[in-house]
Amino acid sequence: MPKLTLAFRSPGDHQEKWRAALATLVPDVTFLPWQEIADPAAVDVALCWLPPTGWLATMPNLKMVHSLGAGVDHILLDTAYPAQVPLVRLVDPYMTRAMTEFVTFQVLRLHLKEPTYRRQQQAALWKPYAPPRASERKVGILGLGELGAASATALAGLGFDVAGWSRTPKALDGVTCFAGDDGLDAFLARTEILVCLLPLTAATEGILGAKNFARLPRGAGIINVGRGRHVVEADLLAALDSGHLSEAVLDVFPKEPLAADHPFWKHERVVVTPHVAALTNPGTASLVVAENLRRLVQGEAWPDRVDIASGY
Ligand code: NDP
Ligand code: OXD
Repeated sequence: MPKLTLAFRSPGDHQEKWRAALATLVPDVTFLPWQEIADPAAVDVALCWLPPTGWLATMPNLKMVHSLGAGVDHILLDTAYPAQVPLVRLVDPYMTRAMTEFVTFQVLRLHLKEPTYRRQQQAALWKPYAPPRASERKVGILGLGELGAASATALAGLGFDVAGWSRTPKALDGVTCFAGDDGLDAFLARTEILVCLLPLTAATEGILGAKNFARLPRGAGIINVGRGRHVVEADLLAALDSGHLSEAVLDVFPKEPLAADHPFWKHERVVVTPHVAALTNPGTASLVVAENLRRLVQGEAWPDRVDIASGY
């Protein structure tokens, strides 16, 4: 592979793992932590999470920006993003499996009333509930992309009555598919456990708000593993407190880490996890990045190139 210079920037602590993994896979690529960039014009590729506004625009010869995650909202927040530079996101089969495990686990928790039994244990209350069969439990997945489709298929495999919603029509074995704004009402009306696996875009921000909660059947539970800004927090708290929603599992938040005094922490019907549904794993993700670097050098298209206009 001809020489490329890759600038790395992430507030996380995996820099040395990435350096080591890429040194093995693509030894001709110069790995440059962002603090060590002496000549921004020499940088060909930026591999980043949450780059500060304007940083990418300081590198005039960028040929690709690669996200360190599946989502790219953290990059497109940058109002100075150089629109001509291709943006590629991370699609790693390991992450897809991890997300499927997390979503399946949380759906099973809500299906089997585990949060109820946890509350009952605190009150030494012995009160059994017979769960419906999985085939009688209606699960709905917002977003049928890489992650949503895999979770939907796995849940259908467990026997759940699964539906999914996407922007464009889809056909997925064992999953009832709805699409577009016209399909949303019918999708929500039949959903008892709602999972959000949408990207954060102008069209999806605030989708988990009062209007859509009201369309869910009373007692529905929600699991948000998309982005924090999908949720209108005041609406969620009101829906939980009124009993319209029974439980919320929240993995992502508009501001992370979640503030210590945030009401979600102590709410008895909210489970908070610290953005861990599908963590980027340098060991597996570096294989994906190396392949995308090869495509850059060979002039091949990237299957996971982002459409910047639609934001995902
Ligand atoms: P994809 O781009 O593969 O899929 C996105 C899906 O959302 C597609 O089915 C798309 O529809 C649908 N969609 C987008 N906009 C709309 C809209 N306006 N109306 C209806 N449907 C819409 O993304 P991934 O599955 O790879 O990832 C989804 C998100 O998961 C990421 O963007 C990220 O925010 C989140 N994530 C969270 C993680 C965590 O640890 N919590 C880890 C990784 C990702 P269509 O198919 O028609 O284009
Ligand atoms: C991602 C994430 O987008 O971890 O990959 O949220």
